[in-house]
Amino acid sequence: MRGKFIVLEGLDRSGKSTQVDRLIQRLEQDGPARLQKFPDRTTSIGKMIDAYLQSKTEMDDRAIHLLFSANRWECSKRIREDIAKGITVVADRYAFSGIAFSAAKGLPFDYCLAPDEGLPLPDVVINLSLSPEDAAKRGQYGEEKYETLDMQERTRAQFKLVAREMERRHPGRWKDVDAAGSVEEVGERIRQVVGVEVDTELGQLWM
Ligand code: T5A
Ligand code: NA
Repeated sequence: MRGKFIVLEGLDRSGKSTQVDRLIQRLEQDGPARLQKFPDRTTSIGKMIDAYLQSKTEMDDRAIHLLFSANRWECSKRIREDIAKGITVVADRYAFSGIAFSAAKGLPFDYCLAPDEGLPLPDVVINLSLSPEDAAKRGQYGEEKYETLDMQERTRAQFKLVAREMERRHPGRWKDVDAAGSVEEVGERIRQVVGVEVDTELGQLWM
């Protein structure tokens, strides 16, 4: 039986990494599971993205958008292979962040969608939703490029359009989960929606 492809999404500080770690620990009780972080900053493309996010280099909005997508493409072969071997892959961000953040900067929505077409389709996307007020309680924004209230507000609006697009093209896979409350409470909400049955082959995004 193939592994599952699970994606966690959400704004900065919504608790994705915290919950991805917990989820993998729980999944490992039933079988092999691994983390796939996006951006994967360890590859040569990932290093360019990292420099951009840390404002060490400047880049055209379209160029950085395509690099984020290229970073997913370069990791996609291993994702497919692992899933075929029965390993569940849990991604910390994916194409949905790619669209929401770039569209929030003003790039056309359909343009933002296009380069990820054909990537592995997640069996389930858990979108951690948190109000800006609750996010603010989790400490000040960091130093990275998009960590401003204005950018996060605009990205939040774009995530709603991404959810609608996902529901239209791949119904039933997008799950909004309230990310307010304790780590344990959020973990329990995720546990309730993550139990997907995979009786079909891994699909292709937006196709
Ligand atoms: N990006 C990304 C694009 O523009 N295009 C793309 O295609 C992709 C993939 C970097 C940036 O890149 C952009 C989006 C981002 O701006 P990143 O490396 O994932 O993306 O960002 P990180 O900085 O690593 O992660 P985040 O800031 O988004 O944080 P998380 O993972 O959502 O949150 P987490 O778990 O680290 O928690 C944040 C803090 O809150 C606490 C934690 O202990 C931590 O201190 N916390 C809680 N506190 C109270 N209650 C809870 N329930 C809590 N859960 C966690
Ligand atoms: Na994170």
